[in-house]
Amino acid sequence: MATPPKVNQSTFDQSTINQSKSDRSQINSSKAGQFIVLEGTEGVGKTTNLKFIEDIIRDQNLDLIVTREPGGTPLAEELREMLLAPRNEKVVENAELLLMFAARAQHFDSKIIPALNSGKWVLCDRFTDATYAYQGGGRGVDKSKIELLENLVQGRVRPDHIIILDVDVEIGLKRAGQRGDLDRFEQENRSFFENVREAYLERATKEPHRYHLINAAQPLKQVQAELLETIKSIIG
Ligand code: Z5A
Repeated sequence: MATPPKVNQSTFDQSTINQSKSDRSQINSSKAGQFIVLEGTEGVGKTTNLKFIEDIIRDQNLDLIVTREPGGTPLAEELREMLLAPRNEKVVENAELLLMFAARAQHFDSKIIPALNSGKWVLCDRFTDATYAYQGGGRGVDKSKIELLENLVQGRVRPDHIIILDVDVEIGLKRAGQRGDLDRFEQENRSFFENVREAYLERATKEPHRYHLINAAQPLKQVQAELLETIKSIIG
């Protein structure tokens, strides 16, 4: 069974932010599951590989929920639709950021934390790293704003493991281009996605014990062989 979840306190100023009611310090550590997040830019193969990871974890008879952001609850899914819909009105940075964290607050308090507190594993398709990458890297939102909201919404809780599927932006956009209608984010240009990728890579190098960087430009079989090793090392 998994070790107790690690909590990253490096960016948390406890004196300035009220500690979240959802703090996982109340978790019965002997039962604790792990909070795993899958991330990456456009066309990296998240959807393809999420199911693969889910199957590995379920094969170990671990109690798991699979969820996604933005979304994961009825209200958060409604906010997702608002966020992704292409629109003529320009969505200002703060509105996008706050909507993203509004969806996260609902999802986090009503689904993620109860699951972790009951000892379940949580596999989440994107989480706050996506905000650092898309709103921070892509839109240029100041990191301190994101940190403030992260601390407000999540208290001291951070994912135990973040798996980043990484691929050259050009390859990713080519793969994603095979899909139909583009959402509001998918309509962004190449330099936006270059900045998103940079932000992911920067975060991955700062905390190598929590981040697992996978070269997703490889053929799917090789990507999944690396994912299998990664998940095995997480399960222990
Ligand atoms: N967003 C944000 O801005 N801030 C936040 O805080 C959060 C999110 C949480 C929705 O996310 C948007 O929300 C997202 C960021 C923003 N916008 N964008 N872009 P999403 O996760 O729901 O949407 P997505 O990024 O489009 O994810 P996706 O659907 O999982 O796409 P994907 O990674 O491209 O996955 P795929 O469909 O599995 O793969 C694409 C194609 O590549 C497909 O044809 C596969 O068969 C193929 N593929 C996959 N792997 C390979 C390999 N290894 N070789 C060759 N071909 C492959």
